[in-house]
Parts: sequence; C-alpha cells; structure tokens
Amino acid sequence: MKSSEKKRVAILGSTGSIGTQALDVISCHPEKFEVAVLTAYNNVDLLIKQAVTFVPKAVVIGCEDKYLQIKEALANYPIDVMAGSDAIAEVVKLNDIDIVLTAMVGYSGLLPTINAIKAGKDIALANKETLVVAGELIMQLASDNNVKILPVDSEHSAVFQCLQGEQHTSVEKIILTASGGPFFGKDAEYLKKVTKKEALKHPCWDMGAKVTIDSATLMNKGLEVIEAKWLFGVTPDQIDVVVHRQSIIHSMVQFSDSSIKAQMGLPDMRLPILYALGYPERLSSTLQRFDFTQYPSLTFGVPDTQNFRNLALAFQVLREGGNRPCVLNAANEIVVEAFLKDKIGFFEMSDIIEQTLEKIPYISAPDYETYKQTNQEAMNFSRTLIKA
Ligand code: MN3
Repeated sequence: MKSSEKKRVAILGSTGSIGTQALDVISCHPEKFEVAVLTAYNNVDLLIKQAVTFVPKAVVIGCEDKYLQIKEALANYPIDVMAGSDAIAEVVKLNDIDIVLTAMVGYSGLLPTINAIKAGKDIALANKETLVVAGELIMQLASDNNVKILPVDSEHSAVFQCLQGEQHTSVEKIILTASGGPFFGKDAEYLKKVTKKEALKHPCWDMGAKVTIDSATLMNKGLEVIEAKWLFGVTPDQIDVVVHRQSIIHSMVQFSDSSIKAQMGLPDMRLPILYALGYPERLSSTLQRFDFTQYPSLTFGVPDTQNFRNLALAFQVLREGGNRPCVLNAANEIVVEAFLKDKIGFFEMSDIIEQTLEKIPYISAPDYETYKQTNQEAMNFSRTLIKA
C-alpha cells in the first residue's frame, strides 16, 4: 500500500464499544481510512445503520437468524451481506482489506485473527483473549507472514508507544497500570455481597460488560499481563502491575539505564485506536488534552491479590505456559457470564477458575486444534460448577 492511498479497515465487532469508537475515529480521518468490512454478532439494527453510513464492501452478522433482515435492509446498496461465524472467519481474507481491527469479545476472536494473519493483513488487536489463549501461535504466525500486530488495548498501546526507537535488549521492565476497578480497597466482607450492577460501574473507562466485570475482578489486568508477554517478548518477571487510580499514565517501560518512559493522556480509547490504525504515522486529533494542573496528585499502589485472586492466577498460568492460559480464559468467560446473570458471587468467579485449572490436563506446545479442545473442555467443566 502506498502512503497516499487510504488504509482499508475491516472492523470485527463494529457495534461494540471499541467498534463504534473506531468508526468515530475513521469518520474524523476520511482522507486516511475507509471501511472495507463490518461485522457484528447480534446488534443488527446498528450494523445496518453503520453499513448505510460507511458503505463497506461486505458486512457479516454473526447471528444467522438476522440474515434476512439485514439482507433486505441493504438490498439497494453495493454491499455483500453474509451471516454466521464461518463467514466472519472468511471475510477477513478479502483483497480489499489492509488492516483488521479485532474488537469482538472473547475466544471468538481467535480464528478470524489467525485467518487474517495468514492472509497477510495487519492486525489492530483489541481482542486481548486472542493472545491470552494462543499467544505463542499468533506471534509465530505474524512473524512468518510478516504482519504487524498493533495493540489497541490502552496499556499495550502505551508500552508500544514508549518502545518506539528503542532496542528490545534495553527493556528491563514493563509496568502496566491498573485503575483498580470499582472495588479497589474493598475488603472480603464487602466483596462477598457485590452485585453485577455495582461491578458494571467503572470509575474511568466506559467499556463493554465482559471487560468491565474483568476490570472489577482484576482479571482484565491478568489477561493484559499475558497479552504483554506475547506482544513484547518479555518474561513474566519483567512485568509489573501498579495500581494508578486516575488512569492518566496508561503504562510505562523501564530501561536498562534506569530511565522510565510513560505514555499519558486522558482515558479515551479513541487514542489507542487512532494510533494503531495510523501507525507508523501519528495522526492529529481533537481529543481533549490533559491538563496537569487539574490533577495535582497521581497516585500509585500495590494491587491486592488476596481478594482479587485472578491477577495472581494469571501470573501463575503464564509461568506454567502450554494450554494453561487458554483454560484460565475459558473458565473466566463462563464465570463472567454467570455473574452477569446473578448465578454466582464475586469470589465464586475465582473459585471456579481455580477448580477448572486443577481439572483440565496440562498440554505443552498446543496447536490450534488443541486450543479449541482445551477451550471447550474448560468451558464445559466450569459450567458444571455453576448452580442452575
Ligand atoms: Mn486495558
């Protein structure tokens, strides 16, 4: 692609929090980007609206029951309409795509991401579960196919920005910041009784339900630790997590000469999206500027891994390797869903993940089929631990 041409973007998960913000970013830079593909799982009304506005080459609705509705609504547009998860996994191979933004939730992001990499598309990675489940496989494929994996998660975008112009050998430590979520500082007595309603109120970021619950349990930070290991090629010991309630420093890198670089700004996901889509260019934006005088104190603290065991579990599975992070992720998807349906409490989420980790056999060096099987087994087992 020549620099004078527009980047053609496929957005997987276009109706979610990241997807809609990505379309906002793209609308602000019509000279730089065009929308090639939009996919959504269920929200057919919004997908139709987006398709009418951006007129992509193709749209895919994951839920096949909605096919006729969208097909009819877009009958007068030059847009290919498809349905089903197989179609989502296939559409990323289209010639008219330069970069794929993976913004769907959970394990479902894995196969489309693998296919996109194999087809030589750069990846703007917002689906952290992809690297959590299959980091080794994904990074190897990316290197074999000479594609870039550009982080969209704000912490990883921060690290990625700090690393520009630096040598990998001079990286001593990656310091991920954590907001601490809505239950920061709460004790076990309090946490026992929290409900999904309280968990869904995040202090700094406005996100989807899955990632918001993950933030409340610190699993989100755990998944990000695993994501960081694969993205930046460091060991678990080279990753620190520090609680930073204001979410102004998005993460840091410490170098071998003791220098630390931090990437800062008001919390707004449109910045990491813009950076990933625009990379290696830094495009201008009208996003609100940070004013230091409005924030006289930025605070830092140690995460509580006693009450928020998920973070400790994530470090544990990362050290163990193999299919262990995949088990952790699968069990987590099940418990978050159950918590959102008021079927289990806060601590039961970690309990069930731990029991699933004990149950599912360890497999080293898994391939795609092994991940698929592990994911299924771990989901099935953790479901049996949830009361009906
Ligand atoms: Mn994040």
